[in-house]
Parts: sequence; C-alpha cells; structure tokens
Amino acid sequence: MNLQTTFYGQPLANCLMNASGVHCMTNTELAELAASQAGAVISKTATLTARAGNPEPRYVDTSLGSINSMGLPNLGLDYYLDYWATRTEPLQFLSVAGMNYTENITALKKIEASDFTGITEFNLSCPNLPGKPQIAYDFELTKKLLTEVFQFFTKPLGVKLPPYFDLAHFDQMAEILNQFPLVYVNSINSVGNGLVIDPKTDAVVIKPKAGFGGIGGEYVKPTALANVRAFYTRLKPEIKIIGTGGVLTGQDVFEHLLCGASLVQVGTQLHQEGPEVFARLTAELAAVMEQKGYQSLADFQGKLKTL
Ligand code: OXC
Repeated sequence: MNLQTTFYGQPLANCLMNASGVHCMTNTELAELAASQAGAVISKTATLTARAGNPEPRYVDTSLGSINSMGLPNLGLDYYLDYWATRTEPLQFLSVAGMNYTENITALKKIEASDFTGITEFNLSCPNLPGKPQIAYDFELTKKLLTEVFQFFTKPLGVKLPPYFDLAHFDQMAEILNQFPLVYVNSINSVGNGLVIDPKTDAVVIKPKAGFGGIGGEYVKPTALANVRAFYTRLKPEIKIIGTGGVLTGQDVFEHLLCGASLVQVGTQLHQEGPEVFARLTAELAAVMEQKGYQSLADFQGKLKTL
C-alpha cells in the first residue's frame, strides 16, 4: 500500500496534516507534530504581532465536535518565521492573517522579504475576531486583496476559506480565485458562529462573543466535503485543494480525497487525540484502500461517482 503523495513538487510520506490552530502554537507543539506520522505541518495563524486571543473558556469539545472562539492567539509572525528557519522539512506551511487590510499586506510583504521558502496559507476566514467579518465572505474585498497581494508576492500562496452554502457562492468565489496563481485552496475553516448550550446550566459553553463560535468535527463533514468537491470541480487544475473538516477516521480522509483533496487536514480530532491521531488515520486509510483494491491515492483521488 502506497500512501505517498507529492505536493508543490515535494514528496510527502502521506497526505495528512494538522489544521492550522491545533497543536501548532509553540515550537514544542510544532516539533511534536513534526515527529508524528503527519505528512506535513502548518503553524498557527500568525499576526504581525503576538496576540493573547479571546478570554477563556474559548474551546470546548462536544459530543459531535467542537466549538471555539480562540481569537487568533499566537506568538507573532517573527516567531513562526524563526521556527521555520530552524527546520529542514522539505515542505513548510506558514499560516498568516492580518487584523485589517493594511496588516494583511504588511504581513505578506514581511514574508516575501524573509528567507522563508515554504508555502504561505493566507487565512481569509477566521470567524472569531469580534467586530471583524470573515474576509472571504466579502467577494469584492477578497478580489481586491488578492489583486494587491499578487502585485508583490512571488512565493507560493494558498488561501484558507470559510464554508459556503450556496452554489452561486461557489461559482462566484471560484471565478475570483481562478484569476490568481494560487497553489491551493483550503476548505473549510470552522463553520462560523454556531452556538452550543450546556443543558445543565442553560448557559453557553464558551465566553467570547456571548457563546458564538466556530464549529468543527463530525458536525461539519458534509459541508466540508461539499466545499472540497465544489472547488475541485470549479477551479483550474493548477490550484490544488486541501480538505479540512470532520476527519475522525480513515474513511473520512478517503472521502475528502475522493472529492478531490490533495492533502487532508485534521483539527478537532487532533485536539482530542493528540499527534498520535496521524498514525491511526494513516493505518485506517491504508485499510480502506486495501479493502477497495486501491494501490495509491491517484487511483481514486477526485473520482467521486454521481448517480
Ligand atoms: N478558525 C480560525 O481561523 N482561527 C481560530 N479558530 C477558527 O475556528 C481562532 O484563532 O479563533
């Protein structure tokens, strides 16, 4: 059974990664991921300067997934650039976001001017910043921002998108994204602004934004698969898809790949299980492939059947 794949010309042992935000804030956590069976690692979304994030409690595991309103706590862009400078992984993923339009440009200019040679994941979809809408729900703004970015940014760039729920929105966003030399699109960020209630206390379970937060885990798999499939079938083939959302088992990884994902990220389940999750998921994916008679990822990647 061959789980190997290539992404941006680099061979990877398998298609699995952490989702940015989970187990990737500190050097220690990042090194633990690097020592795991994950095929690649991405660092926590960095802002220009370090942020404490939203007040706690701000992340709660629930029976079918998670709710979070972390608010981009991170150690600042320099910290993650320094981390990656010490590493030898052939493919490095650095997630970044600005707190406003100008900061987005400044942060990407800083990455452009740095020695970083990996892939930058531009997070256009954090749902947890009070008073700040998710950029990628504003189509005009997304187009303006990417147009300005690609006037100076020459390094490989992917974007992290929020989930869309309307075919017209897939069409409109794909039409915009196809105008740019993106390496990939990562779908999906958490499903923004859900509400979880504790039946014992009749209260919300997280403190920020009166309990509203991003939903991940089992709840979101159908939405994640739909977004992966919708962009896989609409984007030019040069733009790869990273599938994120609802990955608990090897079967879930298989389904993301079947929908067209090239790599698959794990968030909520990594938070619950720790970096050992990658050994389990790779073994389970291999078992699914074996049972279906597939030898390699290319045998089924993107080949979802319709009725
Ligand atoms: N998505 C993000 O992009 N960021 C984090 N949470 C989330 O669901 C965060 O830091 O709030």
